[in-house]
Amino acid sequence: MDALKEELLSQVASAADLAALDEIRVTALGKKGRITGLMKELGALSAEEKKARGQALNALKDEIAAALDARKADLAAAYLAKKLEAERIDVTLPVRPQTEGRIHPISQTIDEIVAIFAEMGFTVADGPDIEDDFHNFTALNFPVGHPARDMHDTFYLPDAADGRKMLLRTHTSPVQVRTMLKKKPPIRVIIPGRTFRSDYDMTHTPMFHQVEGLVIDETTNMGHLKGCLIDFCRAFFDVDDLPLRFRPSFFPFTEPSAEVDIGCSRKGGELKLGNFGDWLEILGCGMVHPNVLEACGVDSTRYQGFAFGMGIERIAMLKYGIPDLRTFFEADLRWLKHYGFVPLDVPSLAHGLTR
Ligand code: 2NL
Repeated sequence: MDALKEELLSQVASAADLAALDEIRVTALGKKGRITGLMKELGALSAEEKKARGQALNALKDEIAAALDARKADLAAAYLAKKLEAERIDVTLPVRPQTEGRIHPISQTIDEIVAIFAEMGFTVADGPDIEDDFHNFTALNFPVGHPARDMHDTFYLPDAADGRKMLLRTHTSPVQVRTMLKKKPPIRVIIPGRTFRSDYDMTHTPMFHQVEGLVIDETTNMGHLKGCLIDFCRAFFDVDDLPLRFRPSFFPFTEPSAEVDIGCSRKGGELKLGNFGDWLEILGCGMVHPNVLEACGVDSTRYQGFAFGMGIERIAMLKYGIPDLRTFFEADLRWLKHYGFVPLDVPSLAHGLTR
């Protein structure tokens, strides 16, 4: 028994891993194990011998079991320590600065626009690219057969099962329609997103981006519209005294309507923004037409509002000196390296829109 004990203890001590240790446990204490085998032989002995040898065997069994447990705990701790060392991450290290990817100028511009309007208390809404005729046109005071519908170069899709005329939205306005139908005033939302028109040349791509804004409350007026857009343009283009000019215009969904120009100079073929006497058109806006409010379930005798819309590619090209619209959608990595933005430079008014 002493020899067996020494043999087993030395095996336990030199077991290389948990699997080897378990094998030793089975050969010693398992159903057909060596100690178990000795226990079975006790039946053939006299009562006295049985008692003495039984106690000794039990003590041996306990000692081996304790040695197995202790070695198991050591091996498990060593295994865990090795794993922790191998998978170690220093969470205090700075993030790798040499990131390869770039934020597309359209995404960057949208983030900047959102940062500015969020500061003014606007929330961001979105909606489907595939719309029906009601949300894209009818609710926006484009009567059926009105020529303004044709001017949108709409991509039409097969009719829906319930007969609705389906299309790719030609502006982001249907999202404002959905917002008014869903929420009670006061409303302050902006909607950046993709829009689609069947047009392709130097200055038009069949998919482009717009941001529209909508404010509705009981006393919202043209003064609020002007203040809001002046603050936005000065923040976005980072020119404190940037002049804005509101010119009368027409949109079916606003009355009165205006187009906004910002001050610029084109001297020497170079475009500069600021108070230089020349003007550049930048966005459209107006007071929401009462027909639109009513079509969207808003009581036009109690509420009024303003809305505006602008093309994101256009203002991105202006701000970042990108000369060709079509390059936005060519997925050219070299172009993206040149005009793209570093992912960690998130635009905010407090830290700077672009660093
Ligand atoms: C432009 C002009 C504009 C709007 C968009 C709007 C939306 C609703 C009601 C009233 Cl639901 N108006 N949007 C208003 C005026 C102008 O966009 O030149 N966009 C590129």
